[in-house]
Amino acid sequence: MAQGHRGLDLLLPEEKGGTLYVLMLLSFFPLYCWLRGGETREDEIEISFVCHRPEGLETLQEETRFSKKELQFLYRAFKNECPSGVVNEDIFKLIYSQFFPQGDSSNYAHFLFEAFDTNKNGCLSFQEFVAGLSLILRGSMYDRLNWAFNFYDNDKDGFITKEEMMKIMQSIYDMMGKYVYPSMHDDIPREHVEHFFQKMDRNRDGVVTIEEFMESCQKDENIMRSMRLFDSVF
Ligand SMILES: [Ca+2]
Ligand SMILES: [Ca+2]
Ligand SMILES: [Ca+2]
Repeated sequence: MAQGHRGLDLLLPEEKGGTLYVLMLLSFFPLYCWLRGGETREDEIEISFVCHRPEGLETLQEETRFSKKELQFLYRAFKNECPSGVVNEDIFKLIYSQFFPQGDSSNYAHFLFEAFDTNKNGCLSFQEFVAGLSLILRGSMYDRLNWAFNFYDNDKDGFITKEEMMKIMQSIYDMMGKYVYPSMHDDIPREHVEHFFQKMDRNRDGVVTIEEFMESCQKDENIMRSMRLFDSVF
């Protein structure tokens, strides 16, 4: 048990906001590195959505709170890595498997892809891609927490159940747990879910609502501080 908790601290340090911080970090950092990897290439790619729809860039700027320059960088990198202009789930799985070669990242990449693919058509447009990134990196505190809540609430019924939470936790540990802490025992994801529910399920009815989630997060200075760290990432 003691050994397990050491692993848990390593993975999800409470002073950094624990699970939530790790979840948010994992949800953009590999994608960000993927884009940065494409930055060094010199091909000049026409920003076609700007040319075809002159209002596109301004609208995106307003919607995402990224500057024109940032959007141009993101678009160029996106097109470099993905010339067809759309990203499918296999590309997400590839990005995450390259980032976490020692673990199994396929389930996490699947959940993350679902979170980004807001119109549920099985592929990500550039607009969906930057909209997801901007919620994490440029969103208000409410936007970020709401994004995380929806990530956990897999069936989108407005409640996080222990089973839903367990699926996400398991996918995080499959991806990085054994790699970061090889002797960690298998009950750690379950213990983590119990810990989360003790904190978040305020009326003890077995599910976490958005109100309970928001209230618990806002009362937790570690979580609030960790969410603010994303302001200065990009
Ligand atoms: Ca889509
Ligand atoms: Ca649910
Ligand atoms: Ca509850």
